[in-house]
Amino acid sequence: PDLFEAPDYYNLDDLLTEEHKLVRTAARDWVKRDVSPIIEEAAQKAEFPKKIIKGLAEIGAFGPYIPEEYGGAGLDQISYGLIMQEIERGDSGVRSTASVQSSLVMYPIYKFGSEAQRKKFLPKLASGEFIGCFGLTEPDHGSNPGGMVTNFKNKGDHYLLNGAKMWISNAPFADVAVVWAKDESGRIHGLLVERGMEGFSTPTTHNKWSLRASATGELIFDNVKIPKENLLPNKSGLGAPLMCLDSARFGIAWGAIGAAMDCYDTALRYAKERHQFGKPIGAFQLQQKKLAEMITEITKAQLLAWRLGSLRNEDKATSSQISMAKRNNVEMALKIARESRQILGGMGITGEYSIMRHMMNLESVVTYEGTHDIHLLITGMDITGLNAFK
Ligand code: TGC
Ligand code: FAD
Repeated sequence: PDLFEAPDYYNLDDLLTEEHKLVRTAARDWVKRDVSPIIEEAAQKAEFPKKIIKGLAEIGAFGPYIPEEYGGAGLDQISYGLIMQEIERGDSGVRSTASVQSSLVMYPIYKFGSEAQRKKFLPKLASGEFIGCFGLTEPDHGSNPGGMVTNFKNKGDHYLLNGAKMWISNAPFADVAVVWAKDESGRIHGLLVERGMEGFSTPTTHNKWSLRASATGELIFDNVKIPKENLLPNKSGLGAPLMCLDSARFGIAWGAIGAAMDCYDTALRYAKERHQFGKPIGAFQLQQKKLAEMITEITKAQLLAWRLGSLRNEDKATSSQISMAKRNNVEMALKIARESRQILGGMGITGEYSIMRHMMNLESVVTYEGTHDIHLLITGMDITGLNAFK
């Protein structure tokens, strides 16, 4: 059984509204009932458990902050964060599916799309009838997406798209891909590429040791004819995909807390029950130090995420503030996963417990959506005014 009890050392619940708590309870109960019992086997088999898509839609995980008229849940940013936290408490790969669908597919269609595009795609994405993916990264352009070579040419009544994207979450089964590509003048635009378009294929990436319950793949475009109405008309330039990343990175800053909470909660319970040398291992100072530092770091991360959510609700959060929270909270979770695994001794490496799976998952989370080092350089640039990338 899933015994998870969420830590709240600083009474952060006092900062939440009744709606926040209801949204969180719905997500938490769903994870306990429908994710925890099946996720270990899905990860072992390296399969995305498609049967959870309906539940993700029902808890509002697809477009939490997209207005209800387009099928979204119409919630605020803190609710969005809490949903991501609860889902990632179950598994980072499941949270990835929700992050991509919400912030990287629904958000750009809502924000940069035409009214016809919104009506065609958003309700189906919100209900889980359609799954989307986001193609920015290329084989030779990861941290530096501005160097992308995927491009499209204007052919009168349509565009012709060529190139390839790599490391794309949900790609193998996505119905629609938001693809970033350069026009003939080198300007970046978003295009909606639909499954079934001739010349478009999505091969699966195999042999991952991380995010095994999330499907990852490539997007290959070989002279794909794109109808003109599939170009996102309302924003172009690298700033457009970076705005989507701001939203996804915010969700990840919350999500990572969920993974950390699950590792801490598991390790704390184990340390109180497991006896060596005639007493619980939790009675030894070295194990208490690990656990005390974990709850301190989780509490700091919660405060960072909550404050960032409040700023985002007022539309005041800067990209650099989001980078700081993504970087801090994911590293915090990764360190807690590693320490928790040690507290469980040999049992920590088995699938009987969630910790090793979280630890391996977080190795992707620390790299995607901007690596740990890229986010540090964004902070560095913000405080010095000097750009380390150019
Ligand atoms: P730079 O010259 O600084 O900026 C280009 C233009 O963009 C504007 N801008 C932003 N706009 C909105 N939001 C932001 N966060 C923005 N950051 C910059 C900027 O003002 C400029 O506008 P303009 O009008 O002057 O053109 O760009 P750069 O080429 O030097 O790159 C900057 C850098 C390195 C920070 C950026 O490229 C970066 O963040 N790189 C990391 C790449 C990344 O995060 N990739 C993620 C791929 S998606 C993914 O991983 C999904 S995993 C999902 C899952 O499974 O959960
Ligand atoms: P590189 O950019 O080659 O970086 C390699 C190393 O060099 C890193 O440590 C990096 O920090 C460092 N480095 C790079 N530039 C600098 C610099 N200027 N200064 C100092 N150090 C630097 N992308 C999508 O578009 N959509 C998705 O859905 C998606 N899902 C993903 C799912 C998974 C499981 C993974 C692993 C990745 C996913 N990505 C996705 C791609 C992800 O965003 C990239 O892997 C990430 O941005 C890093 O790019 P890269 O792997 O090419 O590494």
